[in-house]
Amino acid sequence: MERTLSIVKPDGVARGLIGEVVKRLEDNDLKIAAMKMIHMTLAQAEGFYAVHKERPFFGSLTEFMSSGPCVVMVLEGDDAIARYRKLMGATNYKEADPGTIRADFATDIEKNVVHGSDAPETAAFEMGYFFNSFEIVG
Ligand code: 3AN
Repeated sequence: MERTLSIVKPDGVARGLIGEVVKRLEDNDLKIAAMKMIHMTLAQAEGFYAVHKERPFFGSLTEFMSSGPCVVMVLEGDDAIARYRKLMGATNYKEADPGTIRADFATDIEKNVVHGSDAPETAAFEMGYFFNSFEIVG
């Protein structure tokens, strides 16, 4: 059993894709162990993406992520990190496998609908960034 953090990004929320993403998670045995809607400040988005602070897209990415509400979720299941990343598809939607969330819905490398943790260490940091232990249903 493994946990990972999922975000429906501001483009996904604005375009009415929350239900579509949740349906794909549930259809693929990724149990939602925590879920809430948030609207990050720029500083909160900068803290979340601190690992990317030297990258050229950091300013644009953090502005976008604080531009509107997001839905943040903790997902639970066997091999949840890798299985959820497979459902999401590649960061660049043009390279994402057919049938993945990004291939089906992303419009831009930045506005790519969803986020998912990429390793156990980042998952632990990212879940703790948004949820305390009482908010995650075991
Ligand atoms: P992923 O979300 O697939 O794990 P990361 O962690 O490498 O991708 O990047 C975090 C986010 O930064 C991506 N979801 C995307 O929104 C944005 N991003 C990544 N690479 C680029 C890029 N070359 N240009 C613009 N935005 C990017």
